[in-house]
Amino acid sequence: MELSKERLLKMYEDMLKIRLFEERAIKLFNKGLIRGPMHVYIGQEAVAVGACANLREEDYITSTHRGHGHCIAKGGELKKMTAELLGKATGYSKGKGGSMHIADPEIGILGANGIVGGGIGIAPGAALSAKMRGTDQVAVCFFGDGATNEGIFHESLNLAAVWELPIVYLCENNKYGLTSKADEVLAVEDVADRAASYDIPSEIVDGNDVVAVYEAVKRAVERAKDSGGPTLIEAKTYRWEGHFVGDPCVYRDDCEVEEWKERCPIDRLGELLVEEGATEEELKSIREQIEQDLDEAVDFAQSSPEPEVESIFADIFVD
Ligand SMILES: Cc1ncc(C[n+]2csc(CCOP(=O)(O)OP(=O)(O)O)c2C)c(N)n1
Ligand SMILES: [Mg+2]
Repeated sequence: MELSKERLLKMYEDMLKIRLFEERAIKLFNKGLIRGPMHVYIGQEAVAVGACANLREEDYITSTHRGHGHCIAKGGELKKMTAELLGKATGYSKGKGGSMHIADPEIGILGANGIVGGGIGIAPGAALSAKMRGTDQVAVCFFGDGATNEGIFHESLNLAAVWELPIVYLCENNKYGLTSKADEVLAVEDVADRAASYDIPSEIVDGNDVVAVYEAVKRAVERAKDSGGPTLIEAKTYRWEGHFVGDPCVYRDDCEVEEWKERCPIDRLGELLVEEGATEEELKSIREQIEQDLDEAVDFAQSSPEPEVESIFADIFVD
């Protein structure tokens, strides 16, 4: 195992942080404290964490409507995220964006996005800027299976290939795009097959195995930094919850959900850690610390003020 126990423990902590953050978010949503739709990432945590474990603060990510996990994995602050979900002035977008508009450019988070495929158009801009400035920054572009049926996916990959941009395209194939089964709307069997059209390398990886995701993204990041251009990685995974919180999920079978729950990415890493010498006590204390941080984040958000009405037109245009 190339990864040290300490690094694996950090991955475990980040994955659990995403899971517990979203479990709290669902509770807050169900109490009517979160307005607007919310999409959770539960079940997919290994993808964001395995990918971001390869990145430095100055590297970029672009995200999706299901973006809490990407943001936490890249180092986003729980207090500012929770406040944003609750529409408070102390949130990432000053309470005016909500769940799908969390960004932190200071640490390379170029934004969640309510437009399916929106981030796929932003990543080449970030990567081109890095290339023109002569830095070795890379951009990891997260998107779903459904987004690969949008025109922007094809335009973006084509341009990134032609300009040899330092991008890791990371498709999270969670088997559904809203209520559509991915295999009923994709003309190819695997999203990875689409890389051939743009003459870029691709890889399929088990998206519930954080070490496998880490290693695949590591290879792609090295290639990007070596001026080898973009790579397309398809992580096969599954979303445990509905498309949005409150989705009755009539389009899928409960047995399928149960099968995927057996493959819980967090439990899997927990088992690996125990094999690597971690104790149940260590894992328990990580959980307790996260619960405490989340208590503080929720208190912070709940006690924060709402945005002032006068601020409604602020931050729409650059001064
Ligand atoms: C351009 C655009 N088209 C349609 C929608 C409505 N919509 C929101 S999420 C979604 C499904 C996206 O599926 P996928 O890319 O697989 O991501 P997942 O929800 O599975 O994470 C759709 C169609 C949208 N927000 N933007
Ligand atoms: Mg999907």
